[in-house]
Amino acid sequence: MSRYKPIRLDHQRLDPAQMEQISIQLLEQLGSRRSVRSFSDDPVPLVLIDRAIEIASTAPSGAHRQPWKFVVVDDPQLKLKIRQAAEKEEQRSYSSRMPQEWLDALEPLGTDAVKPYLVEAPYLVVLFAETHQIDESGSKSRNYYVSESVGIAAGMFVAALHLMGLATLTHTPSPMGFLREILQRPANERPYLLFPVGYPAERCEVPDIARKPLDQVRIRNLDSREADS
Ligand code: IYR
Repeated sequence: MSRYKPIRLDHQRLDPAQMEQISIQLLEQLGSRRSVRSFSDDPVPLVLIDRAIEIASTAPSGAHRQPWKFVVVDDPQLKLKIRQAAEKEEQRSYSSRMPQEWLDALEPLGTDAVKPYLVEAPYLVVLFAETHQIDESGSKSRNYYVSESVGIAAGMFVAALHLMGLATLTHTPSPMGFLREILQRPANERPYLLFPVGYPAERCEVPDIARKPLDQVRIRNLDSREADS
């Protein structure tokens, strides 16, 4: 007996004018997102974090394994531990591990090894990728397209937070094995990204950088259809 048991897709078409409207609105809203490195310590309702995780968890994934875990941290002691461990790694990265070319690429972003946002933001959300799963019987089964799947979920998480009015940063301390130890996660979970989440600080500054225009990120390989827009 096949385990494939399809159900009917529930899908309502929108009218094209509405679709166009939504696309403009989404571009405007998501276009104002910025990576934030300076957070207010104002509290954020936990339900918003949970909901952003539920939204992220709607991401498509290889063989529908949903190979992600979002660990939500608000304990000041734990945040401090994470900050100290991240800064220790980042200090080594900035002072000797990163080649000059990389340091030059980061210069316009104004980043360095000091990460106060890891204690300032009301939440740290640590995203882990599950390399494999342990099923009910205790046997190991592998996951598929893990980094693609987790990357899509991460993107949806970032978008959801922004649309809710919150700010985050896709922080990448490297190496970040310390997160598994501090958060006592099992060996099948690999730290993937660290998100401080909160409101931007009152006088938050961000680098003055622009996004690539559409014609630098989109290559069209079309028939002549719609070739003029
Ligand atoms: N992991 C370092 C360096 C860094 C890397 C990238 I890619 C950035 O966009 C910014 C910084 C850090 O988080 O500082």
